[in-house]
Amino acid sequence: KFLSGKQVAVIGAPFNGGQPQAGVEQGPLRLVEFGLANQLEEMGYNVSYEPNDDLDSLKPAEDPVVQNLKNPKFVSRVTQKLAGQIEQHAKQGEFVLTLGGDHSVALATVSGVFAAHPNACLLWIDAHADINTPEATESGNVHGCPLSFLTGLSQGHPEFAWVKPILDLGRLAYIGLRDIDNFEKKTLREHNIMALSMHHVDKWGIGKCVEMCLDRINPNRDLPIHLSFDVDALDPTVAPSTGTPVRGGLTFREGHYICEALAETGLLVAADIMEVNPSLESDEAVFKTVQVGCSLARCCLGESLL
Ligand code: 6HN
Ligand code: MN
Ligand code: MN
Ligand code: MN
Repeated sequence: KFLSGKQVAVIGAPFNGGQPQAGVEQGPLRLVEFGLANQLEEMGYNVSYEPNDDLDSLKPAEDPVVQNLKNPKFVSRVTQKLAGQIEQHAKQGEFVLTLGGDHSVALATVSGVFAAHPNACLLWIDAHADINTPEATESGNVHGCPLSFLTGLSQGHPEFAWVKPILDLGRLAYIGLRDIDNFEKKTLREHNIMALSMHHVDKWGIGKCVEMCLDRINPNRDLPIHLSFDVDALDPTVAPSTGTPVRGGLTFREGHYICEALAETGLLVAADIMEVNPSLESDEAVFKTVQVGCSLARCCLGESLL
């Protein structure tokens, strides 16, 4: 009911500046080459594709660390540009599917989607919490920080002044967590954020976990939902080609279940498939990772609903 038709805007975000490993910028192209756009068309969608393969033109000549963050200017310029593009598509009632790229790109997706759907809620599927502040980050990599800016926990970084704190902490829920920095743990606890780790998935099962998250962030099932799916939430045997793999992750089915259950609500307005890095691990590993990225995206758009 928040979307106007069967229009999907696929936004390529070929960007690696939020972390140190090259290759993740090839993620979008590989997912599209695998046939994702065609697959969505076969499902009855009208698909537009913005490859954004000119992002390098936004790379500044110099980009020194500011308040511990690496490449702050480049990350900020790229994500601000993508945010505007995403906002436009979302405001036209299109489903926005963003293909990463590293997870710093969520600065763009969440900013853009929430500008169009201000009362939306966000489900963050990840091994990591990505809520470090510039003061707290141990790595200086912005892909570990987007949620602190989006929720207003980080304020006053000169490069990220454009990022508005549009996300209420009560509208954020996590599934899949298993590698969280101490500051992040403290933050999740202090703000009573709905954070389900792999322990909870084992204990309650994925069905109950999704339901518990929605009960918290979307209790009447009447708000738009944005899904941000970092493929490192999946077990490395399922999605090996990613920059920060952590053992003990979601199974193939658990990952798909999340996407299916959200599609089933009829409330999903946007999805991000992030951190696919086709330059890591074997050809077979890359194939698996790209294939699972595509099938997660299709499930978000209802592929497996009867
Ligand atoms: N991701 N917590 C670590 C950091 O560098 O801040 C890891 C972040 C990983 C981010 O996977 O999107
Ligand atoms: Mn456009
Ligand atoms: Mn992430
Ligand atoms: Mn992660």
